[in-house]
Amino acid sequence: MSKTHFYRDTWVEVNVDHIASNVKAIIEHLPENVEMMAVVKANAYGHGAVDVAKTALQAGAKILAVAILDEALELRANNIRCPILVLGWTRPKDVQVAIDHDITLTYFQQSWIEEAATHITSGRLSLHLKVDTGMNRVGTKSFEEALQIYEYTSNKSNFNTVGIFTHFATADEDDLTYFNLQYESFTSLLHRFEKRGIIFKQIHTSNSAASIRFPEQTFSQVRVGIAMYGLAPAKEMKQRIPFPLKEAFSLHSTITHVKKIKAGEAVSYGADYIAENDEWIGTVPVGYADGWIRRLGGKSEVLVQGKRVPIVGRVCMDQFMVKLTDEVNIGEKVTLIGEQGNEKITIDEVAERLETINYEVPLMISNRVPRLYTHNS
Ligand code: PMH
Repeated sequence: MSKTHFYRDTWVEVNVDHIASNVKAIIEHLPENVEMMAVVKANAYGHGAVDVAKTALQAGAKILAVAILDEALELRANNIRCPILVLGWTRPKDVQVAIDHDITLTYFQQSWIEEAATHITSGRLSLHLKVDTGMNRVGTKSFEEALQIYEYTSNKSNFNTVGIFTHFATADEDDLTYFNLQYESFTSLLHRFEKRGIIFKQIHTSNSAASIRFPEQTFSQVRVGIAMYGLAPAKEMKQRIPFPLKEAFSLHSTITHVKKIKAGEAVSYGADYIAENDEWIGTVPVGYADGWIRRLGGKSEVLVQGKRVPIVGRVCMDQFMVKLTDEVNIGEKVTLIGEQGNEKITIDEVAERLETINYEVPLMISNRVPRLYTHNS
């Protein structure tokens, strides 16, 4: 366990051995010369960017990807020295900060590159060109547009375009029509660049789903996020993953109060849970301020003494209540996500209860909950 000090008995455990094992399995699955870029944006999908980044690099990842410059700077502030790519749009006036910290930025607009040029006082800005092949999120829309802004950078010594990439919208889906269109559109764009003698050193398109399903349709790098955390990119993908993925994130707390209430008594705000019988009620010090949102009240369950127990009444800001099968001691462990004995509550189960995707679940557990980094025991 890490030595982080905190004064509450609610914590996230991130098993870094599981992350390392996932990274190694993914790298092994790819052709030998393909490098893995570990996507650690959004605090490594809620797992903790610095610890995950260090783990991924040790396990063989070569590059880190983040969404915004601030995330890249956090990694640099923690002595991470590998190449870092910012995938999103950065303010042109901040490009010198990127140069000073050796951070690679993404570009896809003529106006951006022109303005960025006016903000460089020293050094060279390392860049990847983002082309849009179907997401319609960010990226150039045509070969001509991509060529024009690429040439603008190649004519200026302050810019160094080292890479080109696109992003798939449907690589995790059963129907591959759209994926194939995007793939073909990207390869034909690359050929048009090649015909003009323009060869990019770093080329990447594949997220977790595409890397796992089509390892041979990758380029020099892949950008892997969700699979590194041990989660399938989509339900449809679960059967298609030919190696074990180990979920790294679990969430635990401890019972702070226990009492027996009488049939007819109510629990929590609104007094809308009414005990049918005399019942043991335990209080868990986790609430919606921790990201355990109110919609998780009512039907959902947590683990106590290796058994599933239901959450009863509304989830409060800092606490919720459970219906216990028996009296338990103050300090009894509660597992909200993870394993106890033979029972397991997976991130996918919580996502399903919330009618969302697994990506969102570790991310919604707020920073008030400390992250502890554990190893296989
Ligand atoms: N590359 C880019 C540009 C991304 O936006 C993402 C994930 C990844 C790679 C990694 O994808 P994976 O986690 O499926 O492997 N981005 C997002 C997003 O914007 N919303 O959900 C996932």
